Amino acid sequence: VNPMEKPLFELDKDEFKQEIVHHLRTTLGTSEKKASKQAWWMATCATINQMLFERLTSTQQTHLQKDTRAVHYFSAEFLMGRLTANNLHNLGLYKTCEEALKDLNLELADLCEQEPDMALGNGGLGRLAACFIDSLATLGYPALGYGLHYEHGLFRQEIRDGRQVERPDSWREYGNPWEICRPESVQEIPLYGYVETVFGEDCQVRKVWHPGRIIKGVPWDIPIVGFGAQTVNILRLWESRASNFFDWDVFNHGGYVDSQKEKAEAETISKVLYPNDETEAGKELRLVQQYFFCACSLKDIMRRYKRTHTDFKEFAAQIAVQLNDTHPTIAIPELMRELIDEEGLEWTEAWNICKQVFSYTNHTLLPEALETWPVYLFERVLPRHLEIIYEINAYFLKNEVDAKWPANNEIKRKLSIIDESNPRRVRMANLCVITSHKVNGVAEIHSKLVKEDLFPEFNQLWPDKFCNVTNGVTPRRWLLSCNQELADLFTETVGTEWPLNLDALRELAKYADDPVFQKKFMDIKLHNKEKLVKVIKAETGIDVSADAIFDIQIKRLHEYKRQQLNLLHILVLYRRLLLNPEYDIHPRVFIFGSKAAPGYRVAKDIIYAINKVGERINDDPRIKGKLKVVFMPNYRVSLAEKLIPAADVSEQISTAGYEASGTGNMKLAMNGAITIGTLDGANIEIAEEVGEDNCVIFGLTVEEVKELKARGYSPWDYYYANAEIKSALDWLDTDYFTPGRPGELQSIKKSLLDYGDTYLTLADFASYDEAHQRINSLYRDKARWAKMAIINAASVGKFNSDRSIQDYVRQIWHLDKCDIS
Ligand code: 26M
Repeated sequence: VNPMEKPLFELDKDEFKQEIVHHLRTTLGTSEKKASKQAWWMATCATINQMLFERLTSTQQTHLQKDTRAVHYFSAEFLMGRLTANNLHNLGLYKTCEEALKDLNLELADLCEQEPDMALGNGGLGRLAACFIDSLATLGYPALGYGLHYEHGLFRQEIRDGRQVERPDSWREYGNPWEICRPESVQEIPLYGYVETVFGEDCQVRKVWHPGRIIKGVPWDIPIVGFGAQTVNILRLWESRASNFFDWDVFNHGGYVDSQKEKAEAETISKVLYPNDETEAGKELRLVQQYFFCACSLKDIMRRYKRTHTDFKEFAAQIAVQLNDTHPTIAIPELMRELIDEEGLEWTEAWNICKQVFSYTNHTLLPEALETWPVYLFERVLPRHLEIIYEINAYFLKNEVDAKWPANNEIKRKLSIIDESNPRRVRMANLCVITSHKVNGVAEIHSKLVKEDLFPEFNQLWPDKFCNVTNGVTPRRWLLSCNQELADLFTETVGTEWPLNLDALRELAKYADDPVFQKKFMDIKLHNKEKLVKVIKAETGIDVSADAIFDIQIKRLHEYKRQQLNLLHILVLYRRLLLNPEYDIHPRVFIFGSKAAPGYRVAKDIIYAINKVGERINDDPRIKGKLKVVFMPNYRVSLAEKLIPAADVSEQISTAGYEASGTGNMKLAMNGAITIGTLDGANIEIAEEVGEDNCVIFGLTVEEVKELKARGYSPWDYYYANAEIKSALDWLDTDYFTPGRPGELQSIKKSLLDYGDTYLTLADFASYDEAHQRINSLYRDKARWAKMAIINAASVGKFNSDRSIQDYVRQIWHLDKCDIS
């Protein structure tokens, strides 16, 4: 059912209006005269929830009745952003709601701004999970998302004198209308303690874990409504609390203060999201977080399964668990423990179930991101799980590795779940690969590298285990909802089908040369840019012109993503303009949005450098406004929704081989931005789809990167050979950008020279510069540019997350769609 064609609910704007006012009075306890915007927004959400809950109930009843197989998406992160506009679009109620509010003298878009982002994720991995649960519901698959109910999501970023300052994020401070607490499904989770070996009468050995602590898990459900509102699935997030049982004990012995300490410690588990992205922290609390949400989720799965089954014979047929990276790996030994210790299954029976249930998605090849845990820590926190891991490992090394490579200790050392260095460590990725029936990468090239470079021996053992599922993004949020004018133009041109079948946008290519269509398309782009100009002014005080090229790099800050390459190029352009005021370029605004992990020094220095270089350039009258540099603070989903529709150029410039896929690249192309990118991750597939003429590719390929590294790369060669690189880097030693404080930007230069330029920034510079010159000349041909932009939007059907989900279903999950009455 397509809500763009016919209404799903018999609710006209007058009734909608009545309901909002009703909720304003009876749910929010205020009146039309006194109500704040926040109250109006909450009343609107309460109205939306009436429809949402109706569909939620029928979906959950149908899934139970039909006893459907379901996928359980285990992820430490779900980066949901805001839900109001998205829910309205998916329910087909956006226009109705907008008109109802207009009657009340309110602007829906304005009320939507009241909603805090649900920033329960770092970046790509968390946002992917959010797109996937949207697609699962849209396609009508039974699915649950399982994760953590962080009290504080990713930190809010403030910029003070050019530097990142982290402030706490409090998304629930004034309540959140989308979450429902489910006390009836609370779980109790054991931690710490010791394992007792019990010899039974039948001479059977049993293991009994005597935990040192029990934590309560409270589930909060967020309804996930698919486009068309047939299916409403659930995102279930676990909050940690002190278990009542424990509190009372201490309390009654006069330990009131101690009991408060226990309470605080228990609540710490779901208190805050770790802000690392691509770097393993190795902290005990992180392991406890992972175990906590996996154990809660598996108990929840068991409870639901037992509603319709008396033994575990059907378990693997009913339950698929997808591990979003290695973060939820502990679910594997936890399910083994539940099945063996609690349910009395035999080892091999339990192992066979686990092998069928779990599958694992790898999101990175970076060695510093691969999770390992010290054995001593495991022993203390999860003693029984360590025993189970040892047993899995022994079984694997004996029956699989030794059978294939007899008496080969080197291979055993490499494939073992235990890294025998000092201290010994548990390798979570190895446990994932050994257990899972499928292991997937997130773009073709990445999946190839997972097989060939990361896990070559595992691939020899089980060639059929490895597969690819190229990432995707939901066009409902990333086109329909965030770029409504463009969405309307598309609907006018190709019909209403495209939000469900993005390939329908191929039709647009027919109009790529049509001047009338080009004008409509580019007028919308201009309008989006004008809206962004205001946001930039409000957030940073910087004046920019919508006539300039908006060149956007938005993603977490990491050296491999190479924001420093973009900055180096800006420095070179600036210098050219100073040396030659007639230097002929179309005015350009370079826009950055990016958070750095709080402990990542170089990343924070790069943010500082961008801001300081920006200040100098933006204030320099000599360059006549031809160059502007904007760093937008606090990059997040809701800001992405404003930046992406206004982008002319999409910067996707990672060192080839390092960006697993990227998903921002897809969102930007979908909104008609031209990619300047390396042949990395999904850029390769985007270039294939839009054609090499409609994007600007530069830089070393994966093979060339490998060759150069093997030959021995020296950034100094490029520094001395390229006078512009040398001048730009030497500039950073002066106080030109930090008056009176020379050398403040030196760490950038150091990382690019003294520390070896790990990510080959200087090697790719000349090619990047040349690519930007191509962008410049292409933009000057207005018709040519419009055609490219249209073809981009027309060609990204493949990057719909619905296609990704279909790939998962066919290759990995084997689910059936379920009609909801
Ligand atoms: C690990 C340990 C402790 C704390 C945090 C982490 C951690 C959290 C998030 C590590 C990595 C995290 O995310 C990695 C990530 O976002 N990877 C990106 O995944 C996207 C979706 O597949 C890809 O498109 C990106 O290329 C990839 O970088």
